[in-house]
Amino acid sequence: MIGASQLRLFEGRETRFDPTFASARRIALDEGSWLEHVPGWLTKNEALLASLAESAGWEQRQRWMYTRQVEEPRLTAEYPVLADAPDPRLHAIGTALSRRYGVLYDSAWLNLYRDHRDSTAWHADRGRLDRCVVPVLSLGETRRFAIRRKEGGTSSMFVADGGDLFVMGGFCQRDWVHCVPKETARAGMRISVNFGSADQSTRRT
Ligand SMILES: O=C(O)CCC(=O)C(=O)O
Repeated sequence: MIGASQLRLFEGRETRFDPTFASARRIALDEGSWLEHVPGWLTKNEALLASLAESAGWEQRQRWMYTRQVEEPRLTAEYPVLADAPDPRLHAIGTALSRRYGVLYDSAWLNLYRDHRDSTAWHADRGRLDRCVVPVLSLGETRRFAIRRKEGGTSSMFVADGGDLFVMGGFCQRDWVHCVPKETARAGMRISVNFGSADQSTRRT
């Protein structure tokens, strides 16, 4: 449940989420995995984008490419404890997502795509249970979000607008991979917020 104090934090600010998830559309990817798209779930998402761009602890991370380390083409800010994330709207959003999906979201991983040249390659999220529910909230510029079976084959391409929510469920992280491709057309800043749960982590102690 969203606590009274969290609701108060949300009042008077322009950013609002739809507590009824009325626009949700669930797509069965196969018998065990699904993707839910909730277009326009968060209104006035630009205010949250601006706040996070300014206040999150952005880092430039490296990744291995064959034999050498390269810079990831995006910035990252990680909050192992959601309550430590810099904008209280994220805490209320986490609570609303927990209520809808029946998972206690208590951490967040933020990605900042500076422009159309930033991207993330095909991958599945690491450190999650085979079966899990992973909400990803998009803020700012419209980008494509693609998903395909791990072994290859046809990909399904979706448009992630600012304020949209994509939720990967079932065995999405075991059997499927997803990516945000680079764009040729100019695009400005986008932030995605990926909500995590200790209850869905393989790294629990
Ligand atoms: O930015 C997105 O929409 C996807 C983020 C993502 O795939 C990830 O952080 O693992």
